[in-house]
Amino acid sequence: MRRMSIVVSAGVFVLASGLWFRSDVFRPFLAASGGTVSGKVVLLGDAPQPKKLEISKDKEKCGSDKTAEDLVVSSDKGIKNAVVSVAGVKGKVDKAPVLDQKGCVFTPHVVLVSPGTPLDVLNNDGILHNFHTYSSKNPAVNKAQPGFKKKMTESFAQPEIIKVNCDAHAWMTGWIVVTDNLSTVTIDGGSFKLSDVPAGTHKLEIWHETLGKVTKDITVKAGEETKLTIELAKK
Ligand SMILES: [Cu+2]
Repeated sequence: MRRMSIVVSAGVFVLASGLWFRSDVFRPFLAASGGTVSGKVVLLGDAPQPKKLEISKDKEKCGSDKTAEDLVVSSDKGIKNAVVSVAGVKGKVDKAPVLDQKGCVFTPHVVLVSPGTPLDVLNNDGILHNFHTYSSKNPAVNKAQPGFKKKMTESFAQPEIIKVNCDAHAWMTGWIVVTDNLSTVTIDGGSFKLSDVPAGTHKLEIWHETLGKVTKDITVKAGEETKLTIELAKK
């Protein structure tokens, strides 16, 4: 009887260790051992005056009072539309990213897309727009999107930061950030939050279209929140 219980115990142990090493069973334990990285991206130095865009045509659809989004800084210097990524850590992605053309502005101004994931490019204005990308690793896209064409779908295979313009409205600029790294974009006021970051040390990469790129070494502990203030300076 005693021998039998030893055999049974050993069997349970073998089964348990077998489960432990099976990657599909093990993964939830890994996810639970991650931490959160949050904080704020701020401008070092004086905030610039917001720039008005020059709306030269289609004012009835586009409006006439628009502010440039190339550097949006809040009263406490938080920078909107900065991309914060954990280098080398694959991240959750928006499965259905959308880039809308609404009021002759690309919305959102910066959109995150995983490599190969379809990006829906919408035209909610009912007038002619033109989707023109400037890239080096992915083929350039230069397509008219007439008012009746409410949706086009594009995808980008290679990780890259791609500028997009509308040739019909010179002020229309947006950015498509193709990445499979765990990433997010700062909101109004410059704050960000990344969840499920694996415990350990990482390089945090911060990119902004006019302020450039900086990296910062971070340490993440399981179940804890690492809070950071990241300063970007004008060049
Ligand atoms: Cu346009």
